[in-house]
Amino acid sequence: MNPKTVFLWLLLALVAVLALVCIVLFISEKHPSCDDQMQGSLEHPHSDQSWIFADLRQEEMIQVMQYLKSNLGVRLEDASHASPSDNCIYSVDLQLPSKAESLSFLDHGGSRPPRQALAVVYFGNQPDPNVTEYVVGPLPEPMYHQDVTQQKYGGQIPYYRRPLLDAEYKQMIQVLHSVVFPTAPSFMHEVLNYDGNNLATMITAPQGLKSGDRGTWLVFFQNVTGYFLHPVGLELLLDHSSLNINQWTVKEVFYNGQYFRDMAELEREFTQGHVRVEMIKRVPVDGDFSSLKPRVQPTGLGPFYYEPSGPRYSVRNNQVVSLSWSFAFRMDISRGLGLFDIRFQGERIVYELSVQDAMSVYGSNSPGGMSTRYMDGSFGIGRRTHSLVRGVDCPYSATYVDVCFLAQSERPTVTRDVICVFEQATGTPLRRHYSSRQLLYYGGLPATALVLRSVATMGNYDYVWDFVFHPNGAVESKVQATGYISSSFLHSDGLNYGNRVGEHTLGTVHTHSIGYKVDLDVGVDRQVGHQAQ
Ligand SMILES: *[C@@H]1O[C@H](CO)[C@@H](O)[C@H](O)[C@H]1NC(C)=O
Ligand SMILES: *[C@@H]1O[C@H](CO)[C@@H](O)[C@H](O)[C@H]1NC(C)=O
Ligand SMILES: [Cu+2]
Repeated sequence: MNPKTVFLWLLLALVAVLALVCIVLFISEKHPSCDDQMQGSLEHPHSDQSWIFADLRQEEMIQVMQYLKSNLGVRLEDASHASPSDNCIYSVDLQLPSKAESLSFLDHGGSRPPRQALAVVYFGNQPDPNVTEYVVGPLPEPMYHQDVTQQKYGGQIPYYRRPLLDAEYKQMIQVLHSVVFPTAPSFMHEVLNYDGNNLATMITAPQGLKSGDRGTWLVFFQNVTGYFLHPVGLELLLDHSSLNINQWTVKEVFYNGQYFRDMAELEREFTQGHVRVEMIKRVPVDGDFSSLKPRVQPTGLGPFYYEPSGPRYSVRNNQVVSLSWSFAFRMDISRGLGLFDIRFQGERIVYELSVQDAMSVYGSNSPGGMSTRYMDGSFGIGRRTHSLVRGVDCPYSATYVDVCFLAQSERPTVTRDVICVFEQATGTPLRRHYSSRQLLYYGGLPATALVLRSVATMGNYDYVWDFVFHPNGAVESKVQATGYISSSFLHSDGLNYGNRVGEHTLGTVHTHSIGYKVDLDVGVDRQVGHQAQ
């Protein structure tokens, strides 16, 4: 070959190599590697707009507290140890802006609504005690407080309607141990082995049958793990309507199907041998059948969630953004989780989706159980949320968010990891089709869901609150009740009111009702557009 030919060949080879490189580059551009492909960035990035729905920060709560202390003009006790005859601040929480104000800000360039707090104050130390709600603002440096009670409730809130303070509950227990139980020494000792420490108590609600009542049936259990399943058969009705604790009195006593006027009468009847006694076995402190220990050895590890390219959602302050969803969230002290401004592919479809209350209504042949209609909002659903456990309460790799409360205390408390956010594979196809007729084809999409969760422990029950966002635009609200059932002491025709779950334990018949507020705003923008045209 002459040098000319060699050169030509070399040129051709070079061109071929260049072409190949181009093709490879072209292909790799069209078909990026798996990793690149998964890095789809969040279409709708975070904004600061969700801030108007954000819970009060610790410093804001402290500011409101200080403002109220120096501006209400009355002596305020710390609610954590207040007496009924004291004034105290029950709670400080966010006062949500009105929807009109919010929309004006979110959609129409209006000014940001003033940031305000809602303070609930118990005025026990005045001639006509009441409960008053104040809107306090503007944060962070409050200048005004406005009494909104009349406007919200159409009149004053009588003091007897106030939700029980933890302090009042402690005072009730104190009265039982120091005043009530000592009036039945032999019954307490011989029947209940009472030693000052071995009885746990559950309160029932509402506190009476007519407006103005403030009397609570207290049900006694063995003080062990899962005590809810170990009733001892004793229940009593304590009237705690007086603002003077020394005037609280027992109105009725129940033991094993029999009623007595008070503990002294039960003692008298017992010592005379007139009381049908059911001796119950003392349960070990782990609760025996109510223990939370696993009953079987675990066999290997179960499946885990795995996010090969990291989270495909993002949480910043009180805002969650994913590929197709965004929303704001908060935790109301009384009501629990609330979601706002839920947008699918950038378009708002829900203005508000929030838990309002959880109610459980019981039946039983024992007085506590038969009168129980719990409305958990009155105990505080948000306030009863606690830290979630990684890998159990939520997937290990979930994003966890802290929550700050000011309730029944002078200082806010921050609880870690109360809310979790995660994306999960639902394990079913979102859609699929297989065709073997005419034409052969298959198409399927794996389904995933974005979940926001928190768990509230309302006495015996643990409610797992989930809001689930699906890629097809569906929003799901879900609540799962776990923990323990409530129970009554099993006596006489008890099986007409439930099922036997232990030798002396009746799992009582009941229903749960959960209330949500759902403010859908589907297609609102388009309507506005039409009107404008
Ligand atoms: C309740 O008590 C507060 C504090 O004393 C008072 O300002 C308010 O007017 C009372 N509300 C009503 C409706 O009486
Ligand atoms: C239950 O028992 C524990 C451990 O002995 C004790 O600390 C607690 O005070 C008891 N609770 C009641 C209500 O007596
Ligand atoms: Cu139930």
